[in-house]
Order: sequence, then structure tokens, then C-alpha cells
Amino acid sequence: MIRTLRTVAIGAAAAALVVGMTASPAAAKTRTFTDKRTDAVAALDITKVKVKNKKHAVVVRMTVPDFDKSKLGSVMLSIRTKSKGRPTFMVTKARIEGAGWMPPMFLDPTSEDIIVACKGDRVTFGAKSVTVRVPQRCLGANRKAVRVQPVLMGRDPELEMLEELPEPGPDAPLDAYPTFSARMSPWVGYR
Ligand SMILES: [Ca+2]
Repeated sequence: MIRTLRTVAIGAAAAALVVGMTASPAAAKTRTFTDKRTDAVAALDITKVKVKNKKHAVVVRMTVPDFDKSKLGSVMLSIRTKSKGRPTFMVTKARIEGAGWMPPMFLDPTSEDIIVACKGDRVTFGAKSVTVRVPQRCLGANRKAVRVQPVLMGRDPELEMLEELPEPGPDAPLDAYPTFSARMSPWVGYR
């Protein structure tokens, strides 16, 4: 009898847990990756990348402990989805010297226009972080895993003219996770 009661109690607790997990917004799939330190100037040095692949949006937060927005020229985020052909989308927000920050620009490789409007995409700046939010509907109504590559670039106009990327190090005026190559983060499951 005691054993039966225990079994029932454990079953009820497990059921409550499952219901709780399903109901909780924290059920979104979240993964946090670590980026190298001192592979870029401190103002732009990404140390952590947190990726949430939520029901309605992919949200990527870059932690930059010594963030200095005045040193930032542009933010780029590539997002690859696990759908057919593994399309890679990109959102970028750039500062135009003398004119200030432009609204985010969204690139969709599956669209003929390439540059398309993505209502609801956002790049926001915190004291020690940069966060990019892209609605799933802009990612081909994505419901699959994603991988990402965030990039922070300094505002030196000569940076865009360089034919070779500067070597990673404490003077490099740009940082990317995991690197500037074609590599991207591991997959982050949907929800
Ligand atoms: Ca870094």
C-alpha cells in the first residue's frame, strides 16, 4: 500500500513537472557559448554569446564586459536555419559617420530582392551587451534549429577598406564568434 501511494505521488509530481515545463515561457531553448577574451579591443571584445531560439523570435545577446558604444561602427548577425538548403539570413545595423545609426537592414538569401523588410527586427545596446532580435517569420517562418555568427566592428572607416582581416588580439578593432571564417556556433534547438 505504501509503495502504491509513493508511486502515485511520484507520478503526480512528474506530471506536474511536465505541465509546468510546457506552460513555462522558460521552455525556450537557450544555449550560451564562450568567446575568447582579448582577441579584440576591450570595447568590442565579446566574451559570451547567449542564443534563444524562441517560439516567435531568435534572440542573440553578446556580452562585452568593457563595452563602449562610441567605439562601435556596426553590428552583424548571421543566422542559419536547419531548413532545406540551410539558408543563412543576416541582419546588420551600421553607423553612418556624420549621420548616426541606421535602422537594421535584413538580408534574405531566399528572396529575389535579397534586402527585405523584416518588421520587428531589433538591435539594442545595453551597458555591457548588444542584443539582436529577429522574428522567426523573417527566417522563413522558422521552427527548426539555428546557428549564429555575431560580429562587432569598430568605426574606423579604413576597416572596411582592408583586404585582410586584422589578426585577433588586444588591438583588433573587431570581434566575431566563433571566428571571422565561415564557421558558426553549434546548433541551438527550436524552443
Ligand atoms: Ca572575444
